[in-house]
Amino acid sequence: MKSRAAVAFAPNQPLKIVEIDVEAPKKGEVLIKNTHTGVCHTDAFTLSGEDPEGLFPVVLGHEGAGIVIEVGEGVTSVKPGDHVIPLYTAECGECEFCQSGKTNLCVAVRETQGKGVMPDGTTRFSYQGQPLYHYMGCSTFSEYSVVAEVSLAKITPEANHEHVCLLGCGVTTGIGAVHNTAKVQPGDSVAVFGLGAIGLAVIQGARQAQAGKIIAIDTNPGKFALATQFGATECINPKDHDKSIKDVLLEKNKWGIDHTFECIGNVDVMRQALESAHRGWGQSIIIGVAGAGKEISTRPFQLVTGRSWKGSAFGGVKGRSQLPDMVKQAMTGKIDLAPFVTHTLTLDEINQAFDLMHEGKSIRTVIRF
Ligand code: NAD
Ligand code: AHE
Ligand code: ZN
Repeated sequence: MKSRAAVAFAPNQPLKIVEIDVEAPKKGEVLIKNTHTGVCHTDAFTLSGEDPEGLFPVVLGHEGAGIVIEVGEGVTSVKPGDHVIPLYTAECGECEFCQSGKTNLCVAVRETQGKGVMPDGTTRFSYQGQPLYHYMGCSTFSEYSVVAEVSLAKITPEANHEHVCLLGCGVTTGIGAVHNTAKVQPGDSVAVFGLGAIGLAVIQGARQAQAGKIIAIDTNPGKFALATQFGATECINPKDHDKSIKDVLLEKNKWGIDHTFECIGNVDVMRQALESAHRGWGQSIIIGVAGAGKEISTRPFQLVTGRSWKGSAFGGVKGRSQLPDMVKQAMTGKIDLAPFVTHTLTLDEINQAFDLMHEGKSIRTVIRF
């Protein structure tokens, strides 16, 4: 079938809106019609050419919501008409990782996903006869997409897709990192580095967890109003200080902060976040994605004296088991999604979404098809 899509033909080039060909779903696959997609910083990261797994030409996008159109052979968990959120972290329920009870990092389709193809090693997308790669198992920047059955969370048809598409990545990642990765407890102190959708969702999760102090940090003070609305008790712009942000934090919090979250993808900030964590038990959660070749470092003494580093992917959330309930939480106001959607645009305008992100003017732009 034909599908309008925003295609990244090469790194660092604007996406081109073209009509692509989408093949029917094969065994274990599902054809979906995306109704909405958010634009996440990770899409910009891969477009920049910094992603070691980045492949071109590709249909980017991984924060969507849509409706099932057709199912391939053997698909039983969804049927045409079902409302779904595509998952870049699949959940097969059967692999060693799903069975472990310790992680959401299912491996059922991860290897082929990272190579931009479906589990059988081929692509369902092409443009003028040339194959296009899939992205993160989702490719939501296309009106129609083919995804693995294990990469779909079935959600209630009553949900507002313009909002719940953000549970496909940003908001779930931030809230999940607080509850599943850090396990923040009532009264704990929290510092959040970077106040995009991820950092703001961490703040929302920290408030749900009844954290005490919630310190919001960003070099763009335009993010502070929303951070405060979501529950930040203090906002700090590192540019307002002539010392490091670590020293600013430790000056007021002698032994450090219980939980720090890096939501930027900057390895220098990751070090500051780790070294701001509490002596003896503080932990720093890395959520931000850093470019090819970047490495983190600190003095081992920082770890010897009780701080620890952890990472979080999709907030540790198991998509098929847990997203349907998170959608319901959004519908009853327990998760507040509307303020994240600062802009809505059409697919033809998608490059503006990247501009708004880079200019620091948006939290999330949602594309409607
Ligand atoms: P964003 O661009 O919307 O927000 C980043 C924020 O960081 C901006 O507000 C920016 O002003 C701020 N910032 C930049 N440099 C700073 C600095 N030196 N000090 C303080 N603040 C600074 O991005 P986003 O969509 O919220 O994503 C954040 C990061 O999380 C990205 O690296 C993204 O790739 C990653 N991410 C990871 C996961 C995961 O599962 N681990 C999921 C989604 C996104
Ligand atoms: N491809 C990159 C890593 C990118 C990355 O870390 N992705 C996050 C999700 S970002 C969503 O916006 C993630 O969940 N990673 C775990 C996984 O299995 O992809 C690289 O460095 O190669
Ligand atoms: Zn994302």
